Amino acid sequence: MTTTVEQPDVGVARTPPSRGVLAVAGVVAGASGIALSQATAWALRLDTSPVGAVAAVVRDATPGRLAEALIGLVGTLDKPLLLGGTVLVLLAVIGYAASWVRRVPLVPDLVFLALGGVGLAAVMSQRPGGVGAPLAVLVGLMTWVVSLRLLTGPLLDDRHGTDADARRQFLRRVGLVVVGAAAVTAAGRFAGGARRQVEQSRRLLRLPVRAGDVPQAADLKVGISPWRTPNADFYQIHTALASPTIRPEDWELRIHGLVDREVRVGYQDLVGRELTEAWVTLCCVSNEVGGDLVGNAFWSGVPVRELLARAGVDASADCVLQTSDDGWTCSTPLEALTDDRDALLAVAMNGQPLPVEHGFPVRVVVPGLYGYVSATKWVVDLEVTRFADVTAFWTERGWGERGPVKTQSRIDVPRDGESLAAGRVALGGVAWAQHTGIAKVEVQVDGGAWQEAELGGVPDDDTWVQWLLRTDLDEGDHEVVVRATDKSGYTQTPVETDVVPDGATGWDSRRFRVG
Ligand SMILES: Nc1nc2c(c(=O)[nH]1)N[C@H]1C(S)=C(S)[C@@H](COP(=O)(O)O)O[C@H]1N2
Ligand SMILES: [Mo]
Repeated sequence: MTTTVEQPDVGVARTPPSRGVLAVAGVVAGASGIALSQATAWALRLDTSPVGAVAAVVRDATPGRLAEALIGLVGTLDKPLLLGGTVLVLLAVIGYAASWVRRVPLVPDLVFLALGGVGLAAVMSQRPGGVGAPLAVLVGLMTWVVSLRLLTGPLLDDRHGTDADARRQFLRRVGLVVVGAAAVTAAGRFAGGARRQVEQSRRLLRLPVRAGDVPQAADLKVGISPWRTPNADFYQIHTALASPTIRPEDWELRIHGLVDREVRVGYQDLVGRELTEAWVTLCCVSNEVGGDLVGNAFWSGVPVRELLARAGVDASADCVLQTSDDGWTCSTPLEALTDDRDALLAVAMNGQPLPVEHGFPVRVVVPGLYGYVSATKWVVDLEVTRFADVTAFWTERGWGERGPVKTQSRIDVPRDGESLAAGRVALGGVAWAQHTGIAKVEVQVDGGAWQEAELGGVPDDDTWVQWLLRTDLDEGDHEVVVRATDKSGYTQTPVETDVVPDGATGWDSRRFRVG
């Protein structure tokens, strides 16, 4: 291959950089990318960093005998060696790729992309869900691409003056990248440290709470989602990228606005009161028909109405503007917080102090309202006010002001695409109409008559209820549709509407095969 090198209009003729120097640039860029992705993982307190996930995949893919032999060789050093080895391999690959940048400029970027893909696949295989881990991969990838350009710029671009000038520029930029990456990594570690501290104080808490007994016959045991949603499986929705980390001793709630006297409550004050316990099903307005942004838990806390009574609410108020530690807001109808329902400042979920992701140390839970107008996590401020005078995070973005939960039902079994044996089959799922109650659930098979399903036991109207219909089905393709009727007499409409602005409507249906 022959190439003609054209002299640029500006600048001085320069010696092209050696592949070795370019490889050094690659190693520095590679190391900063790894450091920044690690810092992101720490700051977001992820379970694994991208490099850790890749190392875990390597470990799992190592044949057992070989792994044993290696562990026999290196003993307890296996983990640091595995991580260190992964980093070294990464740096070697990136260094080598960078050494090509002058001759084939696309090589490093393509290698970065491929490695980013490997990292993404690794983090997804470790723990599905959540944008944190993919984000950490993306941060690393961007750092690679940007810092390699930054570092090799002076070496490749003649406008940086003489060889000596270019070398000086290069070294200055190496210093810049190294110091920058170190600073961000330190910051990430620091942010992660706050999280570790809060996890520790949470673990040491001993609250006077119970886990609650699941009522008799609540679980119909045919593969429907468990009536009690375990904390680890409970859906999570929040706008904060990293959950706020608040130590209980630092938490304070301020109640003010249209009240006789401002009230401030601390954590000890709250958990020292008599706690109310309630099963409440929480759901998200963004839940599509058939979706899984809904869960049921046993909550322990203090009724909001008790604290509002202490403050003395003005007769002109109709709304409480709630604010969380991370600045998220929601406006809640006052009457839902003052009537006799179990609207709680919750401190525990299924007998455990609230998980950090679910609002530790204190959140609000209100039966009958979607989360976006009521269920403030990390709550720190309640302002008694009027709807006419305020807006909140989601209502400013076009979502409905009041947010009462819409009556819904969902099919859990059979699962999508499942094939069943001919004969008696179980059709089942859940239905909810919090604070109204489910009166009946009906099922339609293959366009036939609506058949009433059996309902599971529930303590009151604030939770979802399981439903079950056993029916005989022949071989072939089938379709099942479900609809619920609540205790106000309303039957779910078949009209399908979007989740915006105030919750989806429509019937859930499922196609499946028998035989
Ligand atoms: N601080 C804060 N609280 C919040 C939110 C939020 O974004 N930030 N989202 C709300 C929404 S939209 C829902 S559906 C519920 C979800 O609660 P969960 O994550 O415990 O399931 O929290 C609510 N509380
Ligand atoms: Mo939500």
